[in-house]
Amino acid sequence: MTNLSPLQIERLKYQPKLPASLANGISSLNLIEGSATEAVANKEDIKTLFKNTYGKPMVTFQTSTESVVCEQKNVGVILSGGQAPGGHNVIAGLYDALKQANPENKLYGFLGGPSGIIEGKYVEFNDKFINDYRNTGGFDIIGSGRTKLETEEQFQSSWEVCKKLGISAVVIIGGDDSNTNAALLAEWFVAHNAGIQVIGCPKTIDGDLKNEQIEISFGFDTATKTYAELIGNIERDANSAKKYWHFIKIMGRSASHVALEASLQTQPNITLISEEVEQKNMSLSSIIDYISDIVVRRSEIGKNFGIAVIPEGLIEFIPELKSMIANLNDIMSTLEKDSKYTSGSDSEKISIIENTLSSENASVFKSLPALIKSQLLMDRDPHGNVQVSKIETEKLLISMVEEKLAKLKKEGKYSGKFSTQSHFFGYEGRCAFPSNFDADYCYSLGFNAFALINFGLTGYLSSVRNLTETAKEWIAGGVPLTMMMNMERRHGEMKPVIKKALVELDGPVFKKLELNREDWAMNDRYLFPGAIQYFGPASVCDITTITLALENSTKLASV
Ligand code: FBP
Repeated sequence: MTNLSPLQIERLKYQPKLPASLANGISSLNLIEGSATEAVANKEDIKTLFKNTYGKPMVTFQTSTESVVCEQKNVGVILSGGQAPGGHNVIAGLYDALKQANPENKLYGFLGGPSGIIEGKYVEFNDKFINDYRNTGGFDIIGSGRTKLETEEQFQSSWEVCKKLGISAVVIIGGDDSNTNAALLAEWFVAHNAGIQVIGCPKTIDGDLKNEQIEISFGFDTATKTYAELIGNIERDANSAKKYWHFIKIMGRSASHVALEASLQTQPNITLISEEVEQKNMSLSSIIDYISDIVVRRSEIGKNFGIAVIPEGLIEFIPELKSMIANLNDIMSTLEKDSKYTSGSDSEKISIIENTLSSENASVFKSLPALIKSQLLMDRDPHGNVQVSKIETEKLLISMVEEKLAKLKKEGKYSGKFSTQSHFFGYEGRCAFPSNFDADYCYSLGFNAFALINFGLTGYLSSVRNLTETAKEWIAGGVPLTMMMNMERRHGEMKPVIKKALVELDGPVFKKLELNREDWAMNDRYLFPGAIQYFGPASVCDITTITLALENSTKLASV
């Protein structure tokens, strides 16, 4: 690689840390099995669908004095879904472990996400190739994609491609949907005696692929720190100019973990949490009342400025919109096959939809501005999800708050100024240089994925736990994918999927926001975290997220 920035040059030299059990070498491991596991919900359905891979035990690795021999193996790796900082290090860790186990082993990277394995598009890694990408952000090493692996033909062609390359294990690096693909593929390979193992790795900046066994997905740490830097900078600008209200939408497809963490790091005046909106059954107009009330009260003390943080997925959690979107998704899965609809103009599509939705949902849809209506009709992603990153919720809220304030002004209840700026922070954080935490965590996840392969496991998610301790004390192992699954409605049908972790309103992370909310609304307690630090004291460089620190300390306290 030529044309490197000074930071690129320095980061290429960084040596990621491994848990002590893995640092002793890939051949010196002992596999400790726990007891049989069960799916998180809909146990019987999941058991029926995953006859061969259901119920496996959780496993952990310990250092062994005996050496494990590694037969020659070829492994394939796929990056799946949205980018998350650290993906390159997962591949580097996997590559190092695989070569350490047997220098004859080969690692193939499938290009462009899951479609790479179906279409047989791949590269073979070597030292030089891998070395250029160590500790870098992005997924450009092999690219990513959102193709859903689910049909018989796709499985069959993946098998053909693996046979051609002599691949006996595939690692899928992805979020909840991609690891659902991993579980389906693992099951299919066992059912067909293909002799190909499948291991997943927990990726997503959204931080919603977590549970009792998975403390956090990789990328959350770096992405939230990046957004916190940006929000802190805007807070300082707002506090300097004192003339704008900034409405900042923060990425995170469904759960509000990213917005919550970024807010705890920066303490803005308003933070909406989708899960709270849903649980408290807050309508769109009550959200507008909540925001307007803070705008009015701040204006009364001479503050016509402020910062509001809005989670990307909010729109799907507002009860009346949630019901309308569910109805819309079902309708669209049918209309997608109807050429009268697909070839129609935006306004024709809107009119077809308005006439097909139930009357209650149609009136909610009709009440939205035209811009939001067309954004709601954009194509679903391959998993049937609304692409919330394309819906400008921040602008919707601004325009509705403006209307409300105009009304209050008329009634003599508001005399301030409401001048706004809208922002969306998402893509800015997904390919940042991984923080030291993500660089170490990802490298460990990749290294550990090969350890799981070496012990012949399939249908497992690579797991590294105890993450608030130093890397040496991290615990490496594996969690059966079926253990995290339940049934959910997708594209109008019930499907097995990995359960997303939403923000828990009785958990310590949300409680911290709740406790401080009123103080942060009126008094400007802005915090300025600044840019991620890669060199310097561990108290700054290796610091973890507030979410992980609070969740782990609560877990410890309850033991
Ligand atoms: P993954 O769950 O695949 O990691 O993707 C998460 C995400 O970054 C969301 O936060 C966001 O809504 C979405 O991807 C955006 O998708 P796209 O990259 O296709 O625009």
